[in-house]
Amino acid sequence: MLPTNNKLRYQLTRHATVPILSPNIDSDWECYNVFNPSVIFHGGIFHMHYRAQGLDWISRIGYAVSTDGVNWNRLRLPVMIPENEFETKGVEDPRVTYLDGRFYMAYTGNAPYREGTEYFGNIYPMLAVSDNLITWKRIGPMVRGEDNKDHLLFPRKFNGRYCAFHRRRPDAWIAFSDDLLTWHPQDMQLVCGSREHVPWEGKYIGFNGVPIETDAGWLAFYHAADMHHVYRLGVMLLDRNEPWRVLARPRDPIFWPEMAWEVRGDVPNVTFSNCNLLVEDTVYVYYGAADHVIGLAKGKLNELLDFVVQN
Ligand code: BMA
Repeated sequence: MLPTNNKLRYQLTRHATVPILSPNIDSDWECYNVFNPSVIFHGGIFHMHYRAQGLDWISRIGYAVSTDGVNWNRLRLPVMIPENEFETKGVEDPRVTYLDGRFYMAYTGNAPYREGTEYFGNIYPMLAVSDNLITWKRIGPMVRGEDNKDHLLFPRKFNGRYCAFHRRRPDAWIAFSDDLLTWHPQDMQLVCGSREHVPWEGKYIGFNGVPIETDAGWLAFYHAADMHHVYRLGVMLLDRNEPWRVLARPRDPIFWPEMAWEVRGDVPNVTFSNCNLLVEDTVYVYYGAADHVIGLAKGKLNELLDFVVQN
C-alpha cells in the first residue's frame, strides 16, 4: 500500500522476519492457530496471554512467560476455556490491564447467533479479574445484545471511575463504570470511526492494546479493516484527561501485512494487535498474523509521538 501525502512516514520495524510464536502441533487445543496476544511486563518478566485454536476450532486462552519478550515458555494447559453462555463458541482476543494491584482481562465471548439483534448480538465484551495471571474470575459482559468487542480497561481511573474502550461496530467508543459490572449507555460515547477518503479504514475500526500515557496525551493504537478485509494498524493521540477527544490522527497506517505469514494463514492479510507495551523507550507491538501465528514489531516512543503530532 502506498503512503499518502503525510509530512512524515512511519512504519513499525519487525523484530524478525519470522513469527515469535507458532501453533504447537503436539497440543490438541493450540495445534491450529495461535494469535492476537496480550503481553504485560510485571515482576521483571513478560507475561503473554494468547488466543489459541485446536482441532475443534474453539478459541481458548493460553499463557506464556519470557525474560526477553521474544522466547516464550508456555503452560501446557489453557488458562481460560469457554465457561458460560456468553462464550460457548470461544474466548478470544485477550487484553490484560494492571490496575490498582490486580490484573483485569478484557476478552471477547463468542456465542451462538441470536436472531433479531443487530449483527446477530452474539459477540460479548467480557471482563475477568486475576491476582496471579493464571486463575481468572469472571466479572461478566460489559453489554449484551450487540456485536461489541475490541474492549480494554485503561490502566487508571478517571474521577474515581473505571474507563474502557469498546467497539460498537463500526466505530470505536469509550465507556465509564463505577464497579465494572454495570456500563450504562449514558456513560458511553463515540471516540472515532473510519474516515472518509481513508481507504485502509473503509470497513470498521477498533482499539488495540492498553494505551500509553504520555505528557502529550494517550498514545492509542488501533486497527482497521478495509473493504477487502485487510487489517492494518494505525495510531492516534487522545486527550490525557478527556480520552474521548482525539488530538491527532495521521492518515497513514503504521503497519500492514507484508510477510508471507501475514499475507497467508487462516484468515489472509491480517495484522491484528491487542498489545502495545512500552519497554523503556520502545513500544513492543505484538500482533496476530493471518489469524495463525504471532509476530512482534517495535517502534521508538518518541518517533511514534513525532509521527502523530506532525501529521
Ligand atoms: C476480527 C477479530 C480478530 C481477528 C480479525 C481477523 O474481527 O475477530 O480476532 O483476528 O477479525 O480475522
